[in-house]
Amino acid sequence: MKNLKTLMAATAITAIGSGVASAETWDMPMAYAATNFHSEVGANFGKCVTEGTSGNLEIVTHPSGSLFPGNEIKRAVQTGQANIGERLLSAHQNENPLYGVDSIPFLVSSFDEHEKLWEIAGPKVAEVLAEDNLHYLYSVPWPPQGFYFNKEINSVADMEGIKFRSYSTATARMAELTKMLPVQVEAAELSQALATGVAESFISSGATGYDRKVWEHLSHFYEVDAWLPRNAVFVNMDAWNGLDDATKAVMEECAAKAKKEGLARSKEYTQFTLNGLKEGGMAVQRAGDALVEELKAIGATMTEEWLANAGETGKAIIDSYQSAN
Ligand code: PCA
Repeated sequence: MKNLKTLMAATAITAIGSGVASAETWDMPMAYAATNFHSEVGANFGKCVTEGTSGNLEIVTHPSGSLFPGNEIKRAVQTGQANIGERLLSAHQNENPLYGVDSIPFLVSSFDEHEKLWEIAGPKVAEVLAEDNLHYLYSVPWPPQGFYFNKEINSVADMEGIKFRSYSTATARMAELTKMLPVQVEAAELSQALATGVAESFISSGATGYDRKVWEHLSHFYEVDAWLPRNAVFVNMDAWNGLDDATKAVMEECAAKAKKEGLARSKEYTQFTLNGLKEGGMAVQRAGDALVEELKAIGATMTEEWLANAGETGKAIIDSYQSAN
């Protein structure tokens, strides 16, 4: 009997020491195509955690919105329907302006500037996520955002009345201010929205246009480098608190690797996908000066609106970014 008790105690200690109390599988919903770099980095992250915990915590990714559509992922993780997930933060700017700190037009236009902004803003966004019952793990920027159209566009007046696919509060507002007609569509549904005429234009990276083969429907891509939005990976806070320290450490280590890999992959994918759009037959060019000036004026309005909504914390982030740069 004594031996059995000793054996049971030893087994329990082994189980705790090696990660979670018993082997678990966590499903990780993701919104974008399996071949997109965010999804590949997420899959590598999952593998890293699975291997790092010797299979005690297996993370299985589900790309393309196959487990939950993009616009449901955050809520699903908050409520514990999924323990972990990835989501475009700025799609939730309506819940808290800080989720849209990466979508202030023309505040940053390169990866380097964007990373500097994120060094300042990231910890604040992590606090907001924690208020939403989410533990922030890592995030990765999309390449700079430009405009897709089915005709040549030289001014904001040329945009009037065009049906515009939006993915966030900022993109919908951009449409309103350019007198386009916004319709919110997830990237997974983008090809269909273009094919059926629900949308005839949008703002995004070369990456999303390439992933969705938009040259089948659209003819022009204008580089404007309006902003670089981020996808974030987060864990349900109760699930996170239920992990032991060793498992948490593995997750944080894998997250740090994923953040680095993601940034490098995003940079590489930028030119690769712009070339891909050209090969598909699209005209890929920088927007003309007149158009850029008009868009910057709209950007200034959006910046004022964001600052008015984001209060002291928002102002402190922008002031701190601008004084450092
Ligand atoms: N692609 C995502 C968000 C930003 C981007 O470049 C999308 O269009 O949904």
